[in-house]
Amino acid sequence: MFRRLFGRGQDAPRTEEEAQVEEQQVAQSLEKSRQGIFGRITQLFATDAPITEELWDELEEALIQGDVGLETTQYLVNRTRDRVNRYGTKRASEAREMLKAEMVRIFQDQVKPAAAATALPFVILVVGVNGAGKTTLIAKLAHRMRHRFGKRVLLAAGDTFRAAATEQLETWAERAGVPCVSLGQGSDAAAVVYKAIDAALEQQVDVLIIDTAGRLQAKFNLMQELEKIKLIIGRKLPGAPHEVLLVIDATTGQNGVLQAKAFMKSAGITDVAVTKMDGTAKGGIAFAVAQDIERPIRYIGTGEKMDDLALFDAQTFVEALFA
Ligand SMILES: Nc1nc2c(ncn2[C@@H]2O[C@H](COP(=O)(O)OP(=O)(O)OP(=O)(O)O)[C@@H](O)[C@H]2O)c(=O)[nH]1
Ligand SMILES: [Mg+2]
Repeated sequence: MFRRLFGRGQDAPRTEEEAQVEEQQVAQSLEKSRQGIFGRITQLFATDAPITEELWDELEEALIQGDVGLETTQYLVNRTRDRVNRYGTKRASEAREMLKAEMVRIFQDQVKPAAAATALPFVILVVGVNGAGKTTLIAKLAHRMRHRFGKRVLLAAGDTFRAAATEQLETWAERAGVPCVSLGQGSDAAAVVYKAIDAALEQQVDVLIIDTAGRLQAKFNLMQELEKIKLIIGRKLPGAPHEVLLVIDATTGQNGVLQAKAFMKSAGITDVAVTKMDGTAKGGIAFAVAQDIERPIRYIGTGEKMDDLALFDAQTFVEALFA
């Protein structure tokens, strides 16, 4: 198998075709959002009717219903209104393009903290609440990096808490064709991390992805434990983890924002993945999370299968919401 080395852990460029396939996946996964709340917004702004006060009220209401969140909704509405006023725009259909541009900007404004670009192994710590889709996402990422980019990937079964969590990751690892380090249920997550980093160095892997137990953001002890795991990784391998990937389930609505804030505080999130976009009409959560913790969305989970993963692209996402 050919092996390409790229600057960043997994930011290998997509071919035109790969990008198109992913665009379609995103569009499909947003079907419910598009037919629901965002469809309503499209209708509101579809006509050449004049822009009225009611239009802004209805937009605000729809965005809030779409889980864009109060603050981000107000930000979006105000920014769009400002633009409309500045440009003297008269028709709703023209205002729609301005709204879309402001939506794209929300994502593009988010900066990613600089990671050690050439770090080998590139260590990714995956965190999130119970059932968010962490383990599935790890499998998808491993599969993608290995088969598309020819990277050597190693997984670490850092969820030593939930029964069968290790087996679940091992099964996925096998399917993805990558090795997995585990010590079994009840073992110390820190010990798994230690062993995995040793193995990653020894086997000279490109990327090490660490799974963690799901935890509720309000459980202080569990959040502290996460802080500890992160510290241990850094002690064992200075500079690591190079990426802390927060997984948010799109169907959880506004609670996702609370999750993001709490995980940001204890684990210092660098990137976000939004999963189960295919299962909700409230795709707006992506705006609220990105704006609230000021971190980029990197991936969209578009289904339960290994291939159901798309790189997040702001323009594609917004276009798909309105298409
Ligand atoms: N429809 C859909 N289902 C998904 C997606 N990602 C994950 N799931 C499903 O969500 C469920 C939970 O996924 P896991 O990957 O086990 O979640 P987790 O965060 O590792 O869960 P814990 O380890 O228990 O905290 C599984 O049934 C997955 O198949 C997605 O993008 N779309
Ligand atoms: Mg899991």
